[in-house]
Amino acid sequence: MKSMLLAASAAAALWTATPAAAQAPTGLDAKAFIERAESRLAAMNEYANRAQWVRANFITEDSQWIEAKVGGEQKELFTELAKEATKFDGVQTDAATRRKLKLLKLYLSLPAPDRPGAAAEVAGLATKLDSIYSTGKFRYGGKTLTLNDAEDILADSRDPAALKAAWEGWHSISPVMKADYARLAALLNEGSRGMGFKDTGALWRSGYDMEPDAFAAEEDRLWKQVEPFYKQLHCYVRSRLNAQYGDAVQPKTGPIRADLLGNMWAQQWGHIYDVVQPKGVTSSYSLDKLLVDKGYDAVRMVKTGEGFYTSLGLEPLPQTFWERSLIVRPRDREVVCHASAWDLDDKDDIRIKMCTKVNAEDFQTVHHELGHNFYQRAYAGQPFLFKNGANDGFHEAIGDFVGLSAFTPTYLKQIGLIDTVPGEAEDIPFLLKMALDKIAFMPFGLMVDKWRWQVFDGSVDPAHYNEAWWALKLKYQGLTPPGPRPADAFDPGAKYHVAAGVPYARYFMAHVYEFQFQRAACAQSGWKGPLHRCSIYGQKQVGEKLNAMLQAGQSQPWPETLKVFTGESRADASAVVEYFKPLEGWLAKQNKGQQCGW
Ligand code: X8Z
Ligand code: ZN
Repeated sequence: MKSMLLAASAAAALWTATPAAAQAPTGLDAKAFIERAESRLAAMNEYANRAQWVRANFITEDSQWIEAKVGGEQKELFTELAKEATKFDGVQTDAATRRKLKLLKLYLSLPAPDRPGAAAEVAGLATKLDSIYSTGKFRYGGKTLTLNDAEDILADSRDPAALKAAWEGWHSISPVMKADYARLAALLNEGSRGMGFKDTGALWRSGYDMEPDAFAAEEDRLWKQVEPFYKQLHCYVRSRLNAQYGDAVQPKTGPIRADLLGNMWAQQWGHIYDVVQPKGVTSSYSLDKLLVDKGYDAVRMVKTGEGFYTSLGLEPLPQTFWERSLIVRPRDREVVCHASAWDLDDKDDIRIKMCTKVNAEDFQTVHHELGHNFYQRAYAGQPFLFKNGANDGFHEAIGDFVGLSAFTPTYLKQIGLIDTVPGEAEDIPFLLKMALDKIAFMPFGLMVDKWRWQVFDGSVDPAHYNEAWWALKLKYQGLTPPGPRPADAFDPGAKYHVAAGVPYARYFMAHVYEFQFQRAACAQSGWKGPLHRCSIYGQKQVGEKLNAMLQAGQSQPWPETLKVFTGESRADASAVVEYFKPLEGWLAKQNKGQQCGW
């Protein structure tokens, strides 16, 4: 009925010779269009979310089929709306509508070309790649291992042959993805170009209230602030690995062997703290051990995480969170174990899904995921297109920022995990542990999308995917694979976000923002000591300001949101450097006489 009415009025317009200006869309038309678009997108979003939740919790042929079908419908709706929105380019309208018109184009990070069948193909490939990753397994030592099993070996084994086998085993799951990945990248580019972006990399870089090229330059600027520190950490860790494993496994100079750092992607190195711990000063506790000794299980870890947020004055999680979340890996079915936080209905049906292990790494991940959930609930009152983080880096940073307090000995004592707060002598072991996760992460956070940007802009073709990946791993992280890579290797596909098509620059930015948030929050609470010892647990006035930042969602350019909470209006890694200050001199001293770099 509606489309008939539209056809009739279009015909009438042909017959009446009204001046073009009278036909031009107005600001009010734009506002009305956006309101309709938001309500259609919201309905589609809930439908897609539920299909995605089911597929991620029960990976079967049928759940993949349903997710891909809904995904295709969602992409078609999005293409239709993005196209219609171009009618309002250059139309004067209110600021909120103007911002929403811009955000609409950025709504999907995996856009499909505007031709029959393309949306279904893109959605099908996205579902397939994520499912291959999430169900990936390999044989080792007479057993079939999952990623979780392989991660345990990487974290705990100190046998270089076992480390190499677990690393290579997991990387054997991704060569089958390569052709699909190349096809998907081509389709995404076609979709992005259809909306006026240079390529999909430019689309992804456009979500930061600045030109895409300016964002790339911003990341490089921030990395320059941290790079000298990373080089010192790399140098120190390399020398300790050399002492542990000998020259044949880890030479004294050059890059570090990627499987020796305790993590499948060498993105966080905390699991090898025992190998690199300072000589002479020991840490009086291990959070890994404390959590186990005190009888924590996965649910208690999440409850503890919730307790931090409620101490800031935020409302407890709804009962449905506990009923509907997936917190432990189920034995009897395939699930996406990579941790995530969900907002099913854009109101209060928030959940997490993670295969929680009782260790310090997942203590961190729990706080991280809950940060997403509290953010989602705080901006639920915003219109649909503003229901998002100030930018995606903010979304990733909230839980990490809370985690900075949750890892302080002061807080661990408050919740009864330790009995006494160690003195200043333990600052170095503490900061070294934190740096193994936070500083080590930064070059990884940077290189993942540098690789994808090269794929999308065509400077790397499928024949050179792996070579380009390792060139970036070497350049930024100073790493080398444990042995020559097979000709068909597709190592980027062995990282979740590449297989699942999730942009990654957000995590690099989060590692900058979280320290800016920390510096500002500690100042708000009147903290005068060193940044790394500050905990905002129980600080209700900080919680109030935090909640205001969260409630704003994506309704204004992020520098304005940052300014309200921190007084700063640009990203600045000087807070990272300030947090780790005491470690800097210590590392330099340890590295005296070493030839740092690679
Ligand atoms: O993917 C995540 C979260 C979900 S948004 C668990 N993170 C990145 C990763 O695992 O690679 C958090 C840190 C970086
Ligand atoms: Zn996250």
